[in-house]
Amino acid sequence: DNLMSFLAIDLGASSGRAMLGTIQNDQLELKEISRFPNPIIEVNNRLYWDLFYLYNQIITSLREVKSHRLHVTSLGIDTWGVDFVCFGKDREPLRMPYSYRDSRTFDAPERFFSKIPKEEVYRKTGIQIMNFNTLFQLDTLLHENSSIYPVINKILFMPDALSYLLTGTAVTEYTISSTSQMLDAYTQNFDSSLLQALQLDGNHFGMLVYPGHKIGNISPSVQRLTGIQNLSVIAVAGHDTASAVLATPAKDENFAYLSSGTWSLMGIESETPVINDETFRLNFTNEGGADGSIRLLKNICGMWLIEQCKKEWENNQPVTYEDIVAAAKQSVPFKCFINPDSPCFAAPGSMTTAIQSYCKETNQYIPQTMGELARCIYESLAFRYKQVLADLQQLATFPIHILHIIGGGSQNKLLNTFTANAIGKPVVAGPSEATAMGNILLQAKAAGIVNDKQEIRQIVRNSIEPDTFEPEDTPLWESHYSDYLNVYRNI
Ligand code: LFR
Repeated sequence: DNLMSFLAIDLGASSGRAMLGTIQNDQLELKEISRFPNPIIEVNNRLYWDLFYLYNQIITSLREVKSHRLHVTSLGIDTWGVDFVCFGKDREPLRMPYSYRDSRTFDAPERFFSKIPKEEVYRKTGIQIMNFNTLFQLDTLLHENSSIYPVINKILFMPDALSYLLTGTAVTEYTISSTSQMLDAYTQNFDSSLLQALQLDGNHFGMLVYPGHKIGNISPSVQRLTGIQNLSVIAVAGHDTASAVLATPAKDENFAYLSSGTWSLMGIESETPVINDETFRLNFTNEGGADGSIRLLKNICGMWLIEQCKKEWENNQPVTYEDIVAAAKQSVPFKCFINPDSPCFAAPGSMTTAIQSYCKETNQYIPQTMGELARCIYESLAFRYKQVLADLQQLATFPIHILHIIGGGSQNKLLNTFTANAIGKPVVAGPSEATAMGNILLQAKAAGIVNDKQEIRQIVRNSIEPDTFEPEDTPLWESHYSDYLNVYRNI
C-alpha cells in the first residue's frame, strides 16, 4: 500500500500538459492525462496569455482524473517565468496577462536604469538583464499609465495566479518570484528599493512561501466542477526550469545542465549566489532553486527558433519534428551560422525570413530549404552551447565533466550529437519530462515520502534510461568554431 499519486500541471511557453505521477518502489511512473497548446494571443499589437483557457485545461484534466477513478493526493503547478496576473480588491483578475514576448518592454531596462543604475539592480538581484523581467514589465505599466495599475491589489506570478483561482489563497512562491528581478538574492525577500521604484510594497504580493508549502484545498466551486472533494494544491517549484533542474539524473556535482524547451537554459548549481563583475559582464542569472540552492544559468534562445519556422513550413503540408531533423541531417554541414540570441529572433514576423536576412547581412550562404534552415539553427545552437559552457567553466569552482540535457529538446538525437561534438564532452540526454518529474517529486517530498534532492535524483535515475552521446569529430567542429564566433560578434 506504499503507492501515492500526484498531478503535475506543467505549463510551458508553447504547450502545457497534465501528468499523473505514481511513486512505487522508489520509481516514478508518469501517465499523460492531457496535452494542449499554449498559444500567445495577439490583440491590437499586444501579446497575451489566455488565463481562463489555462485554468479550464486544469479543470478538464481533473475531470479526466476523476472519470478514471484515479486517486491523487495533491496537485502542483509550474509555468514559464516572469509573467504575472494582477488582481483587484474584489479578487477578480484585472485583464489578461501580457506575454513576455510583447514588444512594449524592449526599451524598458534602459528607462528603469535612470531610476536605479543597472549595476545596482544586478548586485541586489543577481538576475540577468532581460527586457521582459517582471521588474521591467511592471515599470512599463507604471510608465504608460496603465488604467489597472492604481487598482492592483495583488500581483501573482503565473503558477501562483492559477493556484489562487483553484484555492482562493494567494502565495508568492520563491523560485518563480526569483525570476522577477525584484528579490534580493541573499535575503530571498522583495527588495524594498526596487518595489518603491515601482510604487509598490510587499502587500501587493502573496505570502512568501518555499517549494513544498501547502497552499490549500480546492475551492467549493472547483470541487463542484470536477467532482473531486479533497485535493491539496501544493506550491511546487513554480518555475518550470527549477522543477526541471531538480529532476536532473546527476550522480555527482561535476555537471552542467541544459534544460531544453522553447528556451535553452544552461547552467550549474551553486550553494550561494555568484554575483560579481564577471557574472555581470557575462549577464549570468542567479535564479532560486527548488532546494534553496542557486541556479547559476543563462537563457539561450532554444527551440523557439525551430518552433517558429515549423509554423511556416506547416502552411503547405504537415511537418513533424522527425521530418525537420531528417532534412537537417541530409543538408551540407557548416554552411552558415546565426547568433541564436540576436534580438532579431526574439519575436520576428517570420522566423525563416529573419534567419535569411541575418545570413545575408553577415555575408554568408543564405539557407533556402527546410533542411538548410534547420541545420543552420542546430549547428548554431551547438556552438552557442559550447560558448556558454566555456563561460560556465570559468565561473564554476569544480570541473564540469558532463552535460545533462533535460526537457523536450533532449529527444533530438541529432542536436545531442552536434552538442557533444561541439563541446567535446559527453552529453547525457533525458528525462524529456524532467519538469513534470521535478514537480511531482516535490509534491512527494511535501507528502513526506521523499526526503531530499539526492533521493529525488535517485528516483529519477531508477525511473528512466538516459541516452549518452560521446563526443566524436570534435576537431572538425573546432575548426568551424571561429566562423561561428565571427558571426556571433557581428550581430
Ligand atoms: C523556460 C522559462 C525560462 C524563462 C523563460 C521566460 O520555460 O521559464 O526559464 O526565462 O521561460 O519566462
